[in-house]
Amino acid sequence: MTVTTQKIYGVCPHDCPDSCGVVTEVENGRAVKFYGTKEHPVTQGWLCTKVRPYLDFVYHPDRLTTPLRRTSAKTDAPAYAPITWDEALDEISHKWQAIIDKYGAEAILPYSFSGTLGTMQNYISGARFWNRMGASQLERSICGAAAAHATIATLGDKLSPPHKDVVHSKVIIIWGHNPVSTGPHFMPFLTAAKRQGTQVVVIDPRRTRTAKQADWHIAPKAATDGALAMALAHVIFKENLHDPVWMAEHVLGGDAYQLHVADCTPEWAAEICDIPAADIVKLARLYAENTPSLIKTADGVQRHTNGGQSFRAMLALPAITGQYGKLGGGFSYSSGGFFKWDWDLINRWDECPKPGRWVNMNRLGAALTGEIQDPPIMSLYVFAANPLGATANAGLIQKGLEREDLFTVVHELFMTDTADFADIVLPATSQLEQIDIHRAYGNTVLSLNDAAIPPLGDSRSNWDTFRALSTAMGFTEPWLHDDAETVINELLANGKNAGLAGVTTETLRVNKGMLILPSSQETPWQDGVFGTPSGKVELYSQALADEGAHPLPTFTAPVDVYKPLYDPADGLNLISGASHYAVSTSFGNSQAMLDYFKEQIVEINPKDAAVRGIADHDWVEIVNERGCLQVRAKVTDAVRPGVVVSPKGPWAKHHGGKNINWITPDTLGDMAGQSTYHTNMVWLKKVGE
Ligand SMILES: Nc1nc2c(c(=O)[nH]1)N[C@H]1C(S)=C(S)[C@@H](COP(=O)(O)OP(=O)(O)OC[C@H]3O[C@@H](n4cnc5c(=O)[nH]c(N)nc54)[C@H](O)[C@@H]3O)O[C@H]1N2
Ligand SMILES: Nc1nc2c(c(=O)[nH]1)N[C@H]1C(S)=C(S)[C@@H](COP(=O)(O)OP(=O)(O)OC[C@H]3O[C@@H](n4cnc5c(=O)[nH]c(N)nc54)[C@H](O)[C@@H]3O)O[C@H]1N2
Ligand SMILES: [Mo]
Repeated sequence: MTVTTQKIYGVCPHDCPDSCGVVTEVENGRAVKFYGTKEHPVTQGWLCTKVRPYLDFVYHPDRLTTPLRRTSAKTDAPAYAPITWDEALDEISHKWQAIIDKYGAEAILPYSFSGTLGTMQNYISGARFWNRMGASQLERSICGAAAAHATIATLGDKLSPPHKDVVHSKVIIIWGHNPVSTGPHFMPFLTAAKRQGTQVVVIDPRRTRTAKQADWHIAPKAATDGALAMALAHVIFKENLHDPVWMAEHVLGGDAYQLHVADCTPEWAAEICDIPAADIVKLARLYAENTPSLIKTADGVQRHTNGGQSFRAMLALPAITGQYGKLGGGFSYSSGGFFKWDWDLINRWDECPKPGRWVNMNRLGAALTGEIQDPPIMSLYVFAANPLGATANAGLIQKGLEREDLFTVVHELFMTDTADFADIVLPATSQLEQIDIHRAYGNTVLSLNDAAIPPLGDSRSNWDTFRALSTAMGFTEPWLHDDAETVINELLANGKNAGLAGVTTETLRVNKGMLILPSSQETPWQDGVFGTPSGKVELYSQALADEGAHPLPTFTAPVDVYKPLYDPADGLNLISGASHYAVSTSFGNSQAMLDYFKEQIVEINPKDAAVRGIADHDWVEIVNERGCLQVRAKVTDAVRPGVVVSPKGPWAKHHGGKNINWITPDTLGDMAGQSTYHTNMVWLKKVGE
């Protein structure tokens, strides 16, 4: 028999700025090869270490293939019996109807985040269904809410220059960001720039894989970036390195900010950041004298209680030096604002009940255990997320999930830490089994993902599951039942960008799924016009003042608001950022993760280890008011004194039932209800002492 091989074009769905173009080769309905699309202008045909073995993920022996009903108590070891979809849908709809009758639809809380970044499967599918129901709305602020809020207040939109522009940058400051691990397709562009003489500075309390490749690594104390950025502005103004002509035309509040940083001397910041004042002066000169210069950042800075304002202080630097809109200059955070749609129309707000009350996802544990009342949360529906593994203060979330009166449904590919507490588990398709449309947050390519293979077992996509749930709930509106491709085409037809005119799934297929824009449309702010109320970069923001925030970028010390368990003088600041081998907890069950994290680890500076009698490879207990966790110590000067690092990613159930999120705080940050994972005071003790 001759075997025909089909090539299906798609997109990596995982939470990463790159959204790689991918190709699946299919023979007899089975995916046999998986690799990058070489024509993708940014991701260029190579895949990261996590996604290269993607077929192992898709055909993982632990994939869920049938709905399951719980047969054990919530506090006992999880036990399940397989059921049919009809049985599952019947049970869910009856339970929900009873809850709605007694408490109202707001007693049902959907929880989803970034298992897939697909606009259809992640976002529209849930939005339409939950809006129609009138369920509680989830405040989706676990990841980049504060930085997005700060960026929109300051610049009016979330736009970033394309990676290829960095060959024009003389200096690049990579600030609180570790792209080698978290957005690797930036790195070849950076390497090309370095070959041409671009100088690279990394600001991070840890010597990351990215910092190791830099010309200069500056390691301030965590959550002091606001002070550092204000002191850099102070030096730039004092030494006349700013651009008064550009500022006069394009900046609101430039003079006020100059006054505001008048006392923010290098010596002032040096003390806060615990770095030499001379380094601050040197960095200010390097940045402002060698233009075009770029600040490239991601999420490390904002995940602190002062993160929004710190981010504003960083955004101010390209404004006072006139770098926005210059080729090779400016600020790179996210390109997520590039494609715009009419969301109200697409999500049918007009045809739905008044939106339900908002519940902040970072307060999930508190919400499930009494913080949210009138009505209390009686049902939780989780999809494309693993809150017990990835959300802060997981011990409290577990307490909530153990409630026998909480009806929990989890739609998943795998039995995650969260799925272990479900009443009903529904099997989900992988990206190879579903259609979707993706706009990247690190480039401007819009890509279609076509389904390459049929769903494994009885698994269903998020959209098909919400369609079935709509039927079960008696929601008859056609926009809840259309097929996914129809909805994607409806989305494309309601695009607000000129480049989207006439684009359909069919036109995308002609170009291997991709819409690649002409370069001239890619570099933002070239016209010097910003989307803020004043049309300028708003260093003074009335919108922020109206929310009660300081209208100018302002440094405040970070605070872990929990009452300290021990003497704060002995406390260490725990940072739990990205692991190289997982994406949040996705791939936590991959072979690479299981091999690398046979044990969870914490990196500690030799000085901090010595005073605590901790030697390399000792078992240590990390403890604070929220929980405690035993991990292996890795004594290394890669982390600065006062800071310890233990990554997100390992699954709790592989490590005796806890991961680092049993320690992290559910305190909200200074803007947009942001998570504050890294404003986390902990104490370390050698186990047995
Ligand atoms: N391999 C991998 N890739 C990922 C992810 C993953 O889990 N693994 N996660 C994805 C997701 S969800 C996101 S949001 C992005 C995140 O992308 P990044 O922001 O690049 O990743 P993080 O590791 O969260 O944080 C970056 C760095 O911030 C530093 N940092 C922490 N606190 C501070 C501070 O106060 N000041 C400064 N200057 N630095 C600080 C940390 O040490 C860390 O090295 O990555 C995405 N890509
Ligand atoms: N300590 C600490 N914790 C963190 C962070 C940190 O820096 N430190 N970072 C936070 C950040 S930035 C983020 S964005 C969050 C992410 O947190 P989450 O959004 O909870 O992401 P994951 O942990 O990757 O879990 C995603 C789950 O979705 C499932 N999934 C994948 N595709 C689909 C699909 O198509 N349908 C359905 N139904 N399920 C699917 C996957 O199997 C996986 O179990 O984590 C946060 N957690
Ligand atoms: Mo994230």
